[in-house]
Amino acid sequence: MERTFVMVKPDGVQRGVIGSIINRFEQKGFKLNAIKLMSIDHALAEEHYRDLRMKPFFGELVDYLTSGSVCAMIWEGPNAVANARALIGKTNPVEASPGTIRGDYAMDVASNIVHGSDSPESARREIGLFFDQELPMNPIMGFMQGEPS
Ligand code: DAT
Ligand code: MG
Repeated sequence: MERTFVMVKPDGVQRGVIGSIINRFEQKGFKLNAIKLMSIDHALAEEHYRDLRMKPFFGELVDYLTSGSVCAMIWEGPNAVANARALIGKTNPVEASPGTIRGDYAMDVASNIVHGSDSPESARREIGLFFDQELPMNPIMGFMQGEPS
C-alpha cells in the first residue's frame, strides 16, 4: 500500500469539479485517506514547488496556486503515486490524453487543474507539508468491512 498527495488547484475548485475529480480516483480503486479545503499562502506554495524555483514561470505558478481555495487530498492504494500520475495525465493538457483528468478538464499548462506527487519521497514530503499528522492507513476501512473497532 502506498499513499500519494493530490490537490485540486484553484481553477478546479472555482469551476466546481472537485466531485468529478474525486469520482475518478474512487472509480479507479483508490481509497480516500484525508481531504480538506484550504487556502495556501506564498510560503507554502513556494515550498511545495521548491524544485521549480529557478523556472521562469515560478512567480506565475505561485500566484496561481494562492489565487483561491484548493482541495488537498491523500489517496492510497497499490502504486498510488504512479497510478495517480497516470490518471492525471501529462503536465501540459495539450499532450494529456483524453480520458485523463488533465486531458478532459484542462487546456493550459499554467492552469492544469490538479497536482499529483511525482515519487513516493515527494508524496511523503508533500503530505507532511499539507497535513499536520500522519493518519492511520484507511481509518474507515475496518468499519466498512464490518470489523470490530
Ligand atoms: P507536474 O504538475 O505534472 O508534476 P511539474 O512538476 O513539472 O509538472 O510542474 C509543476 C507545475 O508547474 C505544473 O503542474 C504546471 C506548472 N508548469 C510546468 N511547466 C510549465 C510551463 N512551461 N509554463 C507554465 N507553467 C508550468
Ligand atoms: Mg511535479
